[in-house]
Amino acid sequence: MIIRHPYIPLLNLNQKCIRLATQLSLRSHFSSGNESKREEEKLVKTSFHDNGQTATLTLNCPPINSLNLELNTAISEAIQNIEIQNPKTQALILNSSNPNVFSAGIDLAELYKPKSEDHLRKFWNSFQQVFIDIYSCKFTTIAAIEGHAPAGGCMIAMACDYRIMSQDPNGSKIGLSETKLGIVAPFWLADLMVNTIGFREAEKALGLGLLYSPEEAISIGLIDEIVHKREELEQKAHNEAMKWVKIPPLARHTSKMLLRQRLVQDLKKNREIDTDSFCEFVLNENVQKSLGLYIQSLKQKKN
Ligand code: CO8
Repeated sequence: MIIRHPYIPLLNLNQKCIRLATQLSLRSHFSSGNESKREEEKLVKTSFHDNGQTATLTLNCPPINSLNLELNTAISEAIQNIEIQNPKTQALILNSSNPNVFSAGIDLAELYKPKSEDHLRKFWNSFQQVFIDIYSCKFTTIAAIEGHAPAGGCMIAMACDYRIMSQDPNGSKIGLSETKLGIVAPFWLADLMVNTIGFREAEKALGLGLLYSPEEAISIGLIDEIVHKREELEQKAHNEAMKWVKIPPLARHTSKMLLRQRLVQDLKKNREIDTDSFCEFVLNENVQKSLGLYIQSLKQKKN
């Protein structure tokens, strides 16, 4: 099916599906199918509801869903698997199996004293891919945020179409806290923040590395809804998903891409440059020192 749209030059859904199917079949051809499936099920769990119309993708990488190469890859594969194997699915809820942490963001072990530059590049590519896959996902995506969502955790939530966060006694927060670690969000993450909360709020949020309570987050438009009781989160997310499912899928996805395509194309076009600057920045001696001190401070927080 070829769709032509004034703002989307050419969207060929069949070609996309063929490409994904080929990738998946090559993957399962070269790796032991059962083994990689078991691994994927450990890191993310997928379940289906409403006769397959809605699905839930649960981040399940203990203790804090920190985004490393394996988790990123598992998220992308799970989304691609649902797209190919479950054509009925129209909405995807993203949540966490840890009630205290939605995702702690990037696994700092990937950034601090990385195994090799090659591994760092692969890792960053997998992080870029998670953004592309969620942000341009064919389904409506709902982030059901329970617990903290700093930095990369906030990226996952912002890449979704709708965000619901629960209040909790631990005072969970959400935001792009990168500068507090001595690192900087890439251009596409900064743009995502601007697209979500507007330029002025994004300037303050990024510069100060602000983390917001659910009430603060809703007041600047970073999240769309709050639930006061954790038990209500699942039902609210489900209700919201069902609203979006009722919209004709082609119109829904085309209108989403009308607003999102530019940023996705920007990243795809500049992916190598983005990876080069990420590696150069992270491998900088001073940045490594800041990361070391930050990791130490996380450990000391407990004592
Ligand atoms: N990566 C690796 N390990 C982590 C991370 C992380 N992001 N966060 C926490 N840990 C470790 C802790 O040190 C602790 O280790 P240990 O048990 O060995 O002492 C363990 O995970 C559990 O953490 P906590 O005990 O702190 O768990 P809590 O439930 O009390 O708190 C929090 C959870 C609130 C998530 C807390 O751990 C926290 O604030 N973590 C830091 C989160 C953070 O700063 N993330 C930023 C990551 S950077 C990022 O995502 C940047 C994206 C763009 C990058 C651009 C680069 C140039």
